[in-house]
Amino acid sequence: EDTRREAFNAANAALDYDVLIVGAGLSGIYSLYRTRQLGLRVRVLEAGSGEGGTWFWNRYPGARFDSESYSYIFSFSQDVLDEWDWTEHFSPQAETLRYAQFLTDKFDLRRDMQFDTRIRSAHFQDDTNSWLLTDSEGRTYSTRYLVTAMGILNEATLPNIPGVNDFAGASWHTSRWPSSYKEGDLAGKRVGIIGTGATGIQTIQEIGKTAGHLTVFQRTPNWTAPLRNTRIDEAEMASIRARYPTIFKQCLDSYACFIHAGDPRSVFDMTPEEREACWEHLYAQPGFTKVLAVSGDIYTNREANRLYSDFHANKIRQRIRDPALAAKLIPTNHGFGTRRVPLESGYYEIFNQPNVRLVDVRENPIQRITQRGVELTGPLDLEGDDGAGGGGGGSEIELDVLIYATGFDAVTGSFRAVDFRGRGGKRLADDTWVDGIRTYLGLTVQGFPNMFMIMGPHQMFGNIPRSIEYAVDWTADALGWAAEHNVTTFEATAAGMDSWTEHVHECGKGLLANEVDSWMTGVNKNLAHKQKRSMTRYNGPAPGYRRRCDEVRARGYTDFVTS
Ligand code: N01
Repeated sequence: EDTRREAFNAANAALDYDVLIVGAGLSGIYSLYRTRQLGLRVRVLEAGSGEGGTWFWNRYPGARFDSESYSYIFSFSQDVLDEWDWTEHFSPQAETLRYAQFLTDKFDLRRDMQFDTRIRSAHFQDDTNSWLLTDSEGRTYSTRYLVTAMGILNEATLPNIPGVNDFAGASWHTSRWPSSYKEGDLAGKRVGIIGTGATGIQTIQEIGKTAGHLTVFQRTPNWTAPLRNTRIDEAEMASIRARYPTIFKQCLDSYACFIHAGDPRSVFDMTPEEREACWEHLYAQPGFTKVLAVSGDIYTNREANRLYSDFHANKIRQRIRDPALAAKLIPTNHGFGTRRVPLESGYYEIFNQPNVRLVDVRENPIQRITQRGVELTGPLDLEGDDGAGGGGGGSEIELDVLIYATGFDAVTGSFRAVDFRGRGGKRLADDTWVDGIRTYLGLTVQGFPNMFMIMGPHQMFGNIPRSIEYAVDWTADALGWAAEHNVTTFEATAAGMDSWTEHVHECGKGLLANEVDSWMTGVNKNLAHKQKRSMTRYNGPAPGYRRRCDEVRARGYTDFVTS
């Protein structure tokens, strides 16, 4: 073993690193921790000026977990579980960012992290079986193994509306919220926001409290239901801490790694009265109960989904004073839970306030962004449409601040933003994935040897930290095995990739979510190249995903070509 390990070290001697990790979010943090334990020469390269990934970038007001804080974290270190206290059931962004910083400090990880380093290209070197990375400054980094830890919602997209850069006032994407921002800065201001996904909903319900006037430009209403966040005091934290083993076990046993188990009954096993009582109970609970603790056929059976969507539509009607406005806020083109359901805290009530108005841009499309604000195709017929130019044709809504909550080039966007080239110069996004994503285990791609993806496409998403922890452990075990066996080429096979991709598609059959446009099905209408729906994630149960990957490890990686 020792001689093989020495041979591995010698083989890598001409390279800068044994392992390079791109990204210092939660995936990068844990990858660094595990790789360092293997005694390998490792470095993290990160575009941002600090660690934290999603929680570093997304600092918009109201950003927070909508999964229970104590289930949405790492379980690998008992010390961290003992030392870190959560103050809210659904942790706000600043606290989660501090958690990421706490991990980095505790394990002294920062000395191997290089910030302000945006990788532009990663090219496999056929002659040396290594990777060469280049950053935006032209600096290069060579490594035997490459671990991508770039996140699934990282490449922000602006809307494809004419004039998107013309606005003369302050304007930004939610994931680039100005660091100088202080609560109350929008008081008295005329604010516009485009986008009503999870980010838009969290932002709107928060800034609507203080903005002088808020105009929400909505293209597609989303289903959303109450979060019911509360604080955690010391006694409750002690009780949570005692339950950590149970919490993590519950997560690992469940379909998508959340603490909420699904209802084994069919919707049709219940009488209408029983259904109503059951759903009322779930609606009154905090967190994803109303999304995950329901009958599974809600997500596969159209009639079951219609019944549950009707239940939620009624809830929306009860919370909005103006029935015409309520109708605009109720989704009509997709059923409940067929897109990722964000959870809200007073979202609907915000629209009852006189300082908030909704513009349905399906009815009245945005013509262009102007220097002064947003120009609509038709006139505004709403009351209190101050700031709007009238007349028979379009109308201009004048704004001081324009916010884009328009989402991301999700999942594969990070792989498109970097020029990945595999064997023979083959491009990842534009060659290998041009007709659809293909991976082996969601962790590797044939033709891209020595590359591992943490939260790559075709992996379990669900409870992301649970999925990260598994993917990093699997990858670290593979790297450790490679070092012990002096393996300098580790590559998936074409047959392996074909059968895994087929399996991923098989798991997705019958799920209503895959019939709907969303970032989860790879659709972002702002991107010319990405209109086709694709299977971006593993839709089967998490225990099944882990069992398949465990088997590959147990077989000694014979499913890979190694040398
Ligand atoms: O992005 P999105 P997001 N004109 O793509 C609209 C996670 N997350 O940042 O639906 C007009 O969901 C677009 O409209 P449409 C979570 O997994 C978690 O909100 O395409 N509108 C949509 O309304 C989430 O699912 C938390 O018609 C345009 C919005 O912009 C994921 O991140 C919090 C437009 C984009 O919604 C992404 O959420 C926040 C245009 N040209 C996010 N282009 C937690 O709670 C786009 N839109 C943990």
